[in-house]
Amino acid sequence: MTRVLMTGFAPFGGEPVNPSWEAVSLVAARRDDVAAVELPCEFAASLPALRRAVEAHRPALVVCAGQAGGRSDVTPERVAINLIDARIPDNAGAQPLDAPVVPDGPAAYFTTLPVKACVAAIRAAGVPASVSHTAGTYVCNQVFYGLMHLLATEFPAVRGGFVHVPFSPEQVAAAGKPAPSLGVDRIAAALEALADTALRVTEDLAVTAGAEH
Ligand code: PCA
Repeated sequence: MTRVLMTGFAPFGGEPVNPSWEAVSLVAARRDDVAAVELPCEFAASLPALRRAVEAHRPALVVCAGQAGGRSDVTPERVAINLIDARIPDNAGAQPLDAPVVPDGPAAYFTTLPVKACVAAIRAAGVPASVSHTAGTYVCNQVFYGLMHLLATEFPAVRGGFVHVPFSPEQVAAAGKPAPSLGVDRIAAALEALADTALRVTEDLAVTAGAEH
């Protein structure tokens, strides 16, 4: 039985792979309670694909993952904003500028994952992690905002959120330029720890995860 829907993204920006999808598919291969769906890195197609996946699987928890090249750890996201400002075109060639994800939607949604408890659990599994306060203004933030809007308006009992993951070592090696990386097996371990924590913990830890910038 599916309890958790996990999504990862198709490769984008000239990369041959996307570690978010590689890790999500690894978790689903290991666990009966996790279904994995790959989302297109396309503004027009990503949210319809997410809606289809939620309607098909009817999970208790949705965890969407995406690649954040340059980040050095696994970062559960706290805030989704109602803004698209694409620095690079998506995989369909679209590059929206200063558009809302949902016209007339609220300015932002908070995750309903206990992100501080998730970070503690990921660290306890031996994987570096920290809370992030921005998911950017590209397709990942669009999916995060669209997910939170969908759950708030149509599936209020379902919890959900977004997590960004670093490049894999194979990507960095192939690119030939220095950048932080994390193995896909470690990213998968982090996603499992995050999902298990989110299923179990309803009230987040009262510890700081704040940042000055
Ligand atoms: N990362 C991009 C989009 C797809 C992905 O994996 C982002 O952070 O917006």
